[in-house]
Amino acid sequence: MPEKGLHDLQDFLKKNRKIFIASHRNPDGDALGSSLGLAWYWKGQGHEVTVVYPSAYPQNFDWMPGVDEVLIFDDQEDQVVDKIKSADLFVFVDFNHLSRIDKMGEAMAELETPVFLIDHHLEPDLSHEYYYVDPTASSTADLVFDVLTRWENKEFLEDPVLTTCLYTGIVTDTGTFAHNTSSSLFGKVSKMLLCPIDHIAIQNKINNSLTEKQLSLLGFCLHHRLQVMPEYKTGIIFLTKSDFAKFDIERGDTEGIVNYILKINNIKIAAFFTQQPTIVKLSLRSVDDYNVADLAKTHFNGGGHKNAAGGSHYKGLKSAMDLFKKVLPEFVNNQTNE
Ligand SMILES: [Mn+2]
Repeated sequence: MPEKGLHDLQDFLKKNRKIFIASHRNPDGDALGSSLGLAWYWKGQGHEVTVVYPSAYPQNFDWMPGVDEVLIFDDQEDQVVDKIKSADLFVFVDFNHLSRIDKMGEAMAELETPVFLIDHHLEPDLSHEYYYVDPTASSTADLVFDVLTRWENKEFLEDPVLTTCLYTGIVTDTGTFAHNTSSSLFGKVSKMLLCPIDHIAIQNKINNSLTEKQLSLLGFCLHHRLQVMPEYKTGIIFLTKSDFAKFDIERGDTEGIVNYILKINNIKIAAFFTQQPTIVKLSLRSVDDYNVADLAKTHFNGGGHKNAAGGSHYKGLKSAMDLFKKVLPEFVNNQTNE
């Protein structure tokens, strides 16, 4: 488990500090849970903490503790830049490279402010002062639990707000304990549930919170936009610009659609293409040893995890899908031969 300076960081935080916590664009339940959990913890110690996301969070997470105080760089750039300039510590949560936070990252890169990186994505940037990274971890929340229990010298965190945040991160990134689980994770979760949280209610808030529009869109995708290629154990869903207009698709409405492809028997690779105003975005999911992060990195300027990755393409939807179908046979063959 690569880590650096956790003890020094604890010392650094013995004085009250201005802490700037950043997570990635389109923050998910893990980005939110990990960052809000850390913010709650440090605020409780008297630090001044700001949580910032490059873009807005999905509305179905509006119940999370402290989420009403976060800043969104896209909407509040001046305010965020002031916070960046005055911070004593940057914390990078659930992403591991400044390039993942675009313009906000550029404002941060100019400063010498120390960085604490806590993340579970592949290929972390280990040039920072403090880090705790593990690409095999279920979620960043899982790692936040490790660090805080170590700092507190406790087996579990006796704080329902903090535990709610971290539990949300784990439930989100494991698909409610369907993947990325391990004996070690279940051990931690069993300790979390010693804390009085309504874990079933949290799961319901995360999983059963679609709007009618979102469910209709899912139906449309499965009925009209699904292509299955059994020979490559692959399924594709795509959405065009006019689909976006027809369904009035907003941020977050397409979240999770890609996962439905893997519900088909014998399908191991899922690709979801969306035609955005200027680029085509691609979300990839897989099971077993199909390393879609490789595919995203090699052909779609992206990356991610072995079984969950994403990328983009600049030459239109048809070109993106053609490229995917062109490189797919070799990708599938390589993975099966290994
Ligand atoms: Mn995560």
